[in-house]
Amino acid sequence: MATQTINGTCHHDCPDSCGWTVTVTVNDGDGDATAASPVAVKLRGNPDHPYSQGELCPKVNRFLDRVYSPDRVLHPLKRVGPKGSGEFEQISWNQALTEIAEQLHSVIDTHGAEAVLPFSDAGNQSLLAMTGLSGRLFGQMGASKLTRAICGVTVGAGMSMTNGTGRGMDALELVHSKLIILWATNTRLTNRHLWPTIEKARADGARLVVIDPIRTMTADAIDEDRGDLFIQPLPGTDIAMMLAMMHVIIRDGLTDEDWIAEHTLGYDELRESVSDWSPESAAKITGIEASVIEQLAIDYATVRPAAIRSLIGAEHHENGAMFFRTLACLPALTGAWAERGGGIAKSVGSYSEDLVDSAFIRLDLEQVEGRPEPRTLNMSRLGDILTSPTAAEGDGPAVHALIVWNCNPLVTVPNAEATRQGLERDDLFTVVHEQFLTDTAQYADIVLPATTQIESDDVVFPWGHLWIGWNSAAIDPVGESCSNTELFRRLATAMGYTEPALFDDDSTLIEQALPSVDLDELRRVGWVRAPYPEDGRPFGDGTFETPSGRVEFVSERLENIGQPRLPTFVAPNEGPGGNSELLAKYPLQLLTPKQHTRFLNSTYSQLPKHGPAEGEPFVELDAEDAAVRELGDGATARVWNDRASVTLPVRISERLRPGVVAIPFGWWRHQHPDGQSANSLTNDTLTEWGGGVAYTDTLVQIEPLLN
Ligand SMILES: Nc1nc2c(c(=O)[nH]1)N[C@H]1C(S)=C(S)[C@@H](COP(=O)(O)OP(=O)(O)OC[C@H]3O[C@@H](n4cnc5c(=O)[nH]c(N)nc54)[C@H](O)[C@@H]3O)O[C@H]1N2
Ligand SMILES: Nc1nc2c(c(=O)[nH]1)N[C@H]1C(S)=C(S)[C@@H](COP(=O)(O)OP(=O)(O)OC[C@H]3O[C@@H](n4cnc5c(=O)[nH]c(N)nc54)[C@H](O)[C@@H]3O)O[C@H]1N2
Ligand code: SF4
Ligand SMILES: [Mo]
Repeated sequence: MATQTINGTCHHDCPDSCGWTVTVTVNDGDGDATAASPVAVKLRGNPDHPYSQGELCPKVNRFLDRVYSPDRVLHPLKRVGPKGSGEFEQISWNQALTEIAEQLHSVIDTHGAEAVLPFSDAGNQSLLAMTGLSGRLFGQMGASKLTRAICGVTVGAGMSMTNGTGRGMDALELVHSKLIILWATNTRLTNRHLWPTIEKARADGARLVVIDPIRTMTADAIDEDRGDLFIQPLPGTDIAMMLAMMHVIIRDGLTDEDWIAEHTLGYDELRESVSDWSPESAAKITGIEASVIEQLAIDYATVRPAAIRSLIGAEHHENGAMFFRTLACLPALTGAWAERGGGIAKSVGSYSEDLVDSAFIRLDLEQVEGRPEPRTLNMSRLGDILTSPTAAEGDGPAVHALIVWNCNPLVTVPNAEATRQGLERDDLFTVVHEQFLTDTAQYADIVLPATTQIESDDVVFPWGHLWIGWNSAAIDPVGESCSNTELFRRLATAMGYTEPALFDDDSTLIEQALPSVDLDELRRVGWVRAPYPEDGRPFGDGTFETPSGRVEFVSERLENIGQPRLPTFVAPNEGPGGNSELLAKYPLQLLTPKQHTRFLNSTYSQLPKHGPAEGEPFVELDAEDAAVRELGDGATARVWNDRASVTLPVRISERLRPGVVAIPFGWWRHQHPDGQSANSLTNDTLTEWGGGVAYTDTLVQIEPLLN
């Protein structure tokens, strides 16, 4: 028995993209001819990885339990019971592909190719797994396209309106900061490998501010004796706080006038428009005392260098794009970008994504054949799409075939009850390529087995740091599973397509995708660094990619799309400052956050060492809100709004302020007492621009459930 170690990179939709090593044993046959394929016996953090340095996380420490789980889908399955019943029989790949091709051809012949909706996200965010061949295959077919903007896109779309690009600081630059504002991000939970950098900055005297409507585990790190500050605004109101910060910074002469004169556009208009935004007026909206807002503004402008760190928590609001558009104005007022350790650190995905040749993603087939561009549907509206006769868009056909991979939309997309109703339709043919029989897969007509990350080669583009990671297959595909690119090659064959580019193998695809990356080095070392300014200052030279080349306090581009040209607070419709009828019926704001250290979105709750260790789903509320409803800790409550009603045990906590309640996200339907989930209740209104979605602007009512 020989042992080998193989380097790989975590594929999860997580900013950390950790390096790992897999130990495999190879039965070399000891002379007999029955050499078996390698078996993975150990998966550990790679101590040499420049970012993760040997540590993984409570999700992935048991990754091999996932790979070899007895519940893994290992063969193609065909539905034999009603949709959602989970009754399947095993079939061969041949049968599965033949049936899929027949059904897709029939849908295309009857309704047109736009009636086919390919649906995927970043369940495996590696380059091939996330973008390889799917764009080519479904482009060839003429299927509807998908706006994949459920996570992160709106952050970039918001910041671009101010800076012309979504680019920001590398988060490791926070080590140089003296004030670190973690604004709507739960770093210790969601981005744990950044924490040592923050602790290092703190050891060097940096002060920490956490701004979150929940007293998260990150907020627990606040030490008031060291000048740290925890600010707990009402959800969806931060823009008012930013406008008041600008008011104070300008009022007190804390701006960097030279930098503003040289690098910004529209300062006079901005100054005029924030002149009404006194801290007192923002206090009424945010629920934060005026003196706290004032102090935050003064600290931000005077404790230098000051960095703001945010990921995606704040984009999930009706005003999510404006949050980031407004946030990006703050460093321009104080000239923070000019200093190392000053500015905004968000996703750095664009630094590596810019290396990709777009022909890798989608061939120009439409142009070649003179076909019109198919419609694009927004993934966050899946329920609406599946239940509408025109897929909720123009006068196009309803969706009659749904091909899902790399995601679990029934658990993760808002307004889940609408999605469920859509998935139940008899005239919808659903295929799900998955590792497990997820809630979504339970509704499939055909389930196809997917490989895990240790079963195929790939390249991982991180969005939390700059180290592009190589991933080597350590073992053969388990059972009859196949990778996403292999699935698309098989589907192309089954459909009878002959375009050679649909059949490129994985190494050809990687070469096409990354013409400027030294792939030999990437494979040999395991990582290469995406290009980033040596001095750590993305806008150090003061040039911005806006039409004016300056930071745009006023934006003509926003005006052109019917949005306010200046940073503006608009209260979410489904929130305290919005629709008063809705608020009268449903007075509580519901957050559905990532909360469990052992969960990654919906990916681990079903595993025996993950789900049970996190307990069970619950609804969390403040003692005051509980008392008026006569709800004690542990009581059973009904949480409802017009979208759904969810039954849950009550947890009274001090992490929330009155008026705000929370249900953790990530549990599957069968783990909820009544077969619903957090997203049964959530809002699927899209953000003002950017294509994101407003999960977090959700109003509910709660009452005791009497047995
Ligand atoms: N353990 C674990 N880690 C994860 C994940 C996971 O599921 N589990 N998921 C991964 C994924 S896909 C992503 S995108 C990242 C996301 O990483 P983060 O963006 O850090 O995480 P979120 O929980 O989405 O949002 C962060 C915080 O935003 C807060 N928030 C919501 N609305 C507002 C608001 O209006 N104002 C303010 N100030 N704060 C607000 C929430 O209360 C929450 O605590 O995490 C990744 N890491
Ligand atoms: N209420 C609420 N809802 C949320 C959020 C929230 O904070 N609150 N967060 C949102 C965010 S930020 C995100 S990113 C989304 C995530 O939404 P999803 O992407 O739907 O969530 P995951 O749980 O990451 O789903 C990944 C699925 O992909 C499968 N998978 C993994 N690798 C592969 C592969 O190589 N091939 C195939 N075919 N399948 C694979 C896994 O088995 C898993 O079932 O959820 C969003 N939904
Ligand atoms: S899920 Fe995130 S923290 Fe955990 S191993 Fe993967 S990249 Fe690292
Ligand atoms: Mo995400």
